[in-house]
Amino acid sequence: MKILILGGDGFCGWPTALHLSAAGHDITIVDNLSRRNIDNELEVSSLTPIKPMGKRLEAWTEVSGRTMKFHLIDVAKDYDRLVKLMQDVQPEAIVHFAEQRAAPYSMKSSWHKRYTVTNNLNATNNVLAAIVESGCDAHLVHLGTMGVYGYGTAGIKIPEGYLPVKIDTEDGRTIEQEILYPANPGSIYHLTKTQDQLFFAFYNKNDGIRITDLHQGIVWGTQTKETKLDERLINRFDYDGDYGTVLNRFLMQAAIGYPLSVHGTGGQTRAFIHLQDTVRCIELAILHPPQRGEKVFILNQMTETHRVRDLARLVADLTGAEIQHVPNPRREAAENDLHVINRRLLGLGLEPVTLEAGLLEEVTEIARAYAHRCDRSKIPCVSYWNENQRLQAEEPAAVEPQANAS
Ligand code: NAD
Ligand code: USQ
Repeated sequence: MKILILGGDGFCGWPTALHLSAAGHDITIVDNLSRRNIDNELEVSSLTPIKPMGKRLEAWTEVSGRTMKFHLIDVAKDYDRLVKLMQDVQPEAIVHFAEQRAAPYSMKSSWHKRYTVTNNLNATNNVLAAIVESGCDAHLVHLGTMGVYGYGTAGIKIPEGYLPVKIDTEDGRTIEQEILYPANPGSIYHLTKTQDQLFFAFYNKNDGIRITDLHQGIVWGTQTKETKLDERLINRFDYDGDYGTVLNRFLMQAAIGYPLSVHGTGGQTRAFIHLQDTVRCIELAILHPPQRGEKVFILNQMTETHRVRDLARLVADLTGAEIQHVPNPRREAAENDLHVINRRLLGLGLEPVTLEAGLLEEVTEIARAYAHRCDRSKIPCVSYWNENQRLQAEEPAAVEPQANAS
C-alpha cells in the first residue's frame, strides 16, 4: 500500500514508518522537523542519540534493503505542496501524527498556547482539505488522545467515541441518538484534539472521507523491533519537564538516581500503551478501514490503566529509586478512576505488551545505557497551568488552595 506518514520523524511516527516499510508498504514521510527545533528552543536533547533524517533513511536502506522517501513540508502552512504531494503519490492511507503533542509545552505561555492551536488545527484542516482537493482516495488514520474526555468516567466505561443518548422531545416522544462522547480537555493541547474530532465528523459527513481516529493513551517504551536493528535507527526518548511522559520519566529518573517526581498525591489514573503496540495498532487500523459512507471509526488505543503513584511504586520496587511527591504544576483532578473500553483493537488481534514484562528491559537497555546524556536541570516540570499553580509550587504560603479540577 502507498502510505504517507505525516510527522514521521517523531517519537511515534518514526517507528511506525519503519514498521510499515518492513511490512512491505511504500512509505513517504513528511515532517517539518519542528520537534527537533523545539528541543533547540528548550535547550534539551533526546536521551537517546537520534540521527538526522538523511542518516536514518540511509541506515534503513542498508539494514532492510528498502527505501523510504522524505519531504520537508509544514503541513499547517505549506498547503499547496501538500496537495501536490498527495496528487503525485496517490496514497491509499495517510497517518497523521503532525501536531504539537505536549500538554505542558502547550501551557507554557500565551505564545505556546497560540502556536499549539494554530499548528494543530491548521495541520488537521489542511490534511482534510488537501485530501478533498487532490482527489486522492486515502483513508486517514489520525492519532488522537484519551485525554479528550478528561479521564472522568461518570460511572460508565469510556466508550469508543460514541455515546447513545435518549432525548425527551417537547411533544412527549423519546428519541434515541448517538453523539460524540462529551469532550472535557485538560490542556490547550488536549483541546486541539477535541476540535480535531469535529473536523473529522464534518469532512466525513460532507465529503465522505474515510477516517479512523485512534484515541491513544500515554505511550511508554522507546524501541520497536525495527528501531533496535541499528543504533542509527534509534528512536527519540524525551525526559524533560515538557515532553517527557510520566512512565518514561520515572524510568530515566530511576536510572540516574533522581527521585521519582510524583505530582501531588499521584492519584491521577491514566491509560497506557507500549510503543510496540502503537505501531501494531496503526497497522491494524490501516488494514481495516471504514467502508465508503461509514461514519468516523473511533478506537481507544490503550492497553492498561494505572494510577501515577502505583507506577512510581512499581518502578521504585524494581530499581530501589526514591519517590518524591512534588507540587502539581497542572490543574487536574487530584484523584480519578478511569475505565476504558478497548475492544475494537483487541478484536482486530492486538496482543498487548504488558508493563510488568517490558519495564526492566527499558530501564537497562535505554535509561541506564544513555543516562550520561541526561541534563538533570531539565527534569523539573516548570510549565504551570495557571498563576495559582505556580504560586502553589513556588510560594505555597502566599495562596489559598484552589477547588479541585475535574
Ligand atoms: P512528536 O512530537 O515526537 O512527533 C510529532 C512529529 O510531527 C514531529 O516530528 C514534528 O516535527 C512533526 N510536526 C509537528 N507539527 C508539524 C507540522 N505542522 N508539519 C509537519 N510536521 C509536523 O510526538 P509523538 O509522541 O510522536 O506523537 C505523535 C502523535 O500521537 C501526536 O499527534 C500526539 O498527539 C499523539 N499521541 C502521542 C502520545 C504519546 O504518549 N507520545 C499519546 C497519545 C497520542
Ligand atoms: N506526572 C507526574 N510526574 C511527572 C510527569 C507527569 O506525576 O513527572 C503526571 C501528570 O500530572 C499527569 C500524568 O502524570 O497526571 C500524565 O502526564 P504525562 O505527561 O505522562 O501525559 P499527558 O500530559 O497526559 O500527555 C501524554 C502525551 C500526549 C498524549 C497523552 C495521552 O504527551 O501527547 O495525548 O499522554 S492521555 O494522557 O491519555 O491523554
